[in-house]
Amino acid sequence: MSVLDLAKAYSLISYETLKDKLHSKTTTNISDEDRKILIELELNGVAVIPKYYTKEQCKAIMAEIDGMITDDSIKKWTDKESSDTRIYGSHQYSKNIMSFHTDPKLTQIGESYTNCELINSHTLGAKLVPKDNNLGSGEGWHRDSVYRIQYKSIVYLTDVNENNGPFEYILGSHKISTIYNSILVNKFNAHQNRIEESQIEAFLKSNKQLEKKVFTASKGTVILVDTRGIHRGMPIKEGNRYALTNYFMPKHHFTPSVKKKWKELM
Ligand SMILES: O=C(O)CCC(=O)C(=O)O
Ligand SMILES: [Fe+2]
Repeated sequence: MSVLDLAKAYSLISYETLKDKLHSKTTTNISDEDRKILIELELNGVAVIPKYYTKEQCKAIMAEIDGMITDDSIKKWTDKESSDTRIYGSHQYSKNIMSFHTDPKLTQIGESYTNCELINSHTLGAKLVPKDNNLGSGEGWHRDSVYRIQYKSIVYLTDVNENNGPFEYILGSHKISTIYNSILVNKFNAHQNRIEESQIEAFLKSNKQLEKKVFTASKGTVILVDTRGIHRGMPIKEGNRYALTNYFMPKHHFTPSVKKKWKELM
């Protein structure tokens, strides 16, 4: 089966890569500082920008998220443990969040990384609280997509330690070779984007050059990430975690059906 899965993954990844090439956009005038971030993103699949927002900015946005949570006219999503409350369209209700949504620096780094013109379909405003058996933000280990390149930017609005549901990433797992390896060696399916804890252990054992990294950080820190790589939000044990996430995607991926899918959640 794994050879068939490999062939399927290879053809779909090649097809998506070719489409991206046909829609490619070259970015110019990237600053030296942003180039360093880009190099890190390319190497590990993730890069951090500390102190992107001040404590005051974080506090103001958190208060706005709290206001949205108590506003019955605003659409929300919650997981079944009631640990993760999400406002997918939070940028529609706040000027501060809108400025994160349209942030030119975060967009330009993403366009340089993907070599595509990006659309930011929405900015998620989310609050995590500890509840028994919560799986964390994103509900366990996964790749957002196996076949397509993905780019998101997250800003923590609260200090995030090991117990506050930090973002966790397998460095280097954005590389396409790791997808082929996981199919051949670890017997993943071609389209497998959800990964059990035991499969993560097996994957790390057979990919000794890769390692997990937990992104604990102060409020105001931005994490740029290729979410094709394997990641999760760790289960939250104490405190709370507020964050914004920009859902960027290449413009040609933002088809009417994709647009409709996200609109329904807003
Ligand atoms: O919020 C997080 O820590 C990660 C959630 C996630 O899986 C994602 O945004 O793709
Ligand atoms: Fe994800």
